[in-house]
Amino acid sequence: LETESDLRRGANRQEFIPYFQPIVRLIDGSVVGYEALMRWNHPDKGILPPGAFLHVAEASGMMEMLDWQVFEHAMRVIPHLLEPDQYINLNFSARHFRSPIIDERFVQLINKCGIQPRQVRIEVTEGALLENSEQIGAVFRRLHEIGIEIALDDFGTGYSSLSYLHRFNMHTLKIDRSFICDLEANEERSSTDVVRAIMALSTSQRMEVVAEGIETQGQRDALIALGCELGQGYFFARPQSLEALIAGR
Ligand code: G
Ligand code: G
Ligand code: MN
Ligand code: NA
Repeated sequence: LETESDLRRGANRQEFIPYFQPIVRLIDGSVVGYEALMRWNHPDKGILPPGAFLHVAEASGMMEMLDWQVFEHAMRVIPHLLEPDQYINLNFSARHFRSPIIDERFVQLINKCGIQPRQVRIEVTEGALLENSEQIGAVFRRLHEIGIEIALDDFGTGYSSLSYLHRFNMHTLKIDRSFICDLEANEERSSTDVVRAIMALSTSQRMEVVAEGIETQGQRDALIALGCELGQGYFFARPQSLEALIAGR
């Protein structure tokens, strides 16, 4: 298992990198943006997913440092990788919102990388919203003013009341993949009902919706029939390295 000192050494050597999974229009597969997903490019063990080290990073207080290492890397490639209207989603752990200067840090990085604020979006899970809603509301407002939009990740699995969506000015709902995986099976109707409810909610609140974890054509078709326009998943593309992404274009 990875230890704290392994993580520190890896961080010093800039071994924490983003992989990129396309977010696409379901109808034609055209890419609207990418989700940046952290990987550890370990010198002996190869590419490690977050499950192998996130708990150690959280427990040792290194999460924020690792996140910024990945964010900076992802933001630096935006001018080379993205069209002006494409964006990159960054995954945020709750503890970032304890930092009062998070918006300034983004502005600095955005200016340094020469990108537009709307080319960066932030994904948070519902758990992050429960922690300190006053402080988080203020941070979200400032980010929104800068032009950075917020997406609610793993939507449907947490505990947030619907009032959060309004209060926090969410731009996007990401439907958790647990609702997508049994969509095409006709005998399982509850997931279809959940997705239909999320679509109705998003329409009334004017929020964008992204379906996660789409693995089959049938799931894609079912989502299109329910009015969902955007998604990501292995059916379209796996998370891939920057090099693989460039090579595949
Ligand atoms: O890519 P993968 O499926 O292995 O990601 C597993 C989990 O790790 C996901 O829940 C995702 O939200 C989280 N994760 C991935 N990249 C990052 C990151 O850069 N920062 C944080 N805080 N979490 C991440
Ligand atoms: O929690 P979050 O939604 O950020 O996590 C995204 C995770 O989902 C990443 O670990 C990514 O590798 C994984 N993922 C992306 N597409 C698919 C998919 O089609 N199927 C499955 N099972 N996992 C996926
Ligand atoms: Mn995510
Ligand atoms: Na998610």
